[in-house]
Amino acid sequence: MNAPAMKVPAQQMLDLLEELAVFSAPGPGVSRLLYTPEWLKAQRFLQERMAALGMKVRTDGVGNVYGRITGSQPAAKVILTGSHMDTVLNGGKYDGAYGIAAAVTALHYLRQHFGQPLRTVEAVAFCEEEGSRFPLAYWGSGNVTGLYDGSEADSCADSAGVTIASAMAACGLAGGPEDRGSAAVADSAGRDIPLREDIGAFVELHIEQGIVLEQAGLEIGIVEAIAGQRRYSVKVAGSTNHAGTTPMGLRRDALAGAAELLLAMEQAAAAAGDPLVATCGKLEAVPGTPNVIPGEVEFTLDIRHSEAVALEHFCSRLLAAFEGIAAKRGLTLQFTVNLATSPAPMNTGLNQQLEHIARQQGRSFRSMVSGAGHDAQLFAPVCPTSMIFVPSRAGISHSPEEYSSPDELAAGLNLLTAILYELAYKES
Ligand code: HGY
Ligand code: MN
Ligand code: MN
Repeated sequence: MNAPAMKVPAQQMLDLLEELAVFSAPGPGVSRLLYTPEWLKAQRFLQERMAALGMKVRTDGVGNVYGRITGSQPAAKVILTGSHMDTVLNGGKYDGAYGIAAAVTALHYLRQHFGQPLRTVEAVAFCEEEGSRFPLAYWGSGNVTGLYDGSEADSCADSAGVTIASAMAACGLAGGPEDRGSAAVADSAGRDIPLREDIGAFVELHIEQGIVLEQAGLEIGIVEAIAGQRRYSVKVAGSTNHAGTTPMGLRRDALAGAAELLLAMEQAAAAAGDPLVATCGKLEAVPGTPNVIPGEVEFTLDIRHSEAVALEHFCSRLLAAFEGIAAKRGLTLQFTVNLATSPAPMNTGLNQQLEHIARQQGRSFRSMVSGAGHDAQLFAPVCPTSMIFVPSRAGISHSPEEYSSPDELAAGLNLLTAILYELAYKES
């Protein structure tokens, strides 16, 4: 197999990245949380851009945006590429947006240079991946691949109490549960629902978000697997009381208890060693005022490992240890599992194709495990799926400091374009 040399205009992708970064809430970096006005403007802007570049554009029931180049073999499955439009709070301009800008640029280039593909090829901007606004993640790809069936929209609310359903309605998306229902509802009612069973392959281009490639001086990472992940909300209940009149020995302080729980978690994670990681990224004390002992605390946990058994083992032992600490302090705990994803292996055959093209393009590369979660992990059980990484400066991501150089971004774009050519234009 010898792919034609790809000289994709990286400037088109870099310009699009800058244009997308403007759609942000005020504050450092880029903040584009799901179903916020800035998110909606970004998705609308992208639709217009895709249409201007000659793609057939549509938005599904949860707000995923697709731009399609229709293939000449209508029965063939679709080749999908892209990433997520949402960001973390005060994130960077590359996480997610890079995969979208590159997908749009690659499709435009392919059509200009090679005409109509055999198989339909689509660029996608998933509505949400990060779990930054609502206590679930992968809302975009999860609805496409069947992790969710849309019913979660009515029960899941952000910290202000706004449900996904009402946030969607405010964006002009899917008004009622029947519009977000299962494939059966869509089949009988003919509505546009997110679930897709027509995807033949998914390739996601992303910044590494870690320091492996930079330290090794390599241009490309080819992802062999994505780590499994558990996310929990933990509620700690004690007693609210007066900060001045309650002796230390008579307190049931939920915040002091939470502190002990989290230090125990840090110690357990350090003892477990790499690649286990455990994080509390958010904690709220109630009532949250200086002269009142907090009677209630809620915090999040994010725990990851590349091996399913090791992840399960750590989580179950940790929760048991938490119960022991809480009992000793007279506190009660309530756990909610918000996310449980298994480690996701990428497709070996696709990865071999990527390695072959990377060699042809003269790129230095390695295969690697992703500690970060990605939309690709939802597609891995559904269709041949792979991911391409480019280096992140100093391994920094989920930060306004996130950066990859134009040359690094261009190298990823060229590799993505070439694999899309193989998948969409070549007779199989
Ligand atoms: O949390 C993650 O790993 C991803 O960046 N959403
Ligand atoms: Mn991210
Ligand atoms: Mn991402």
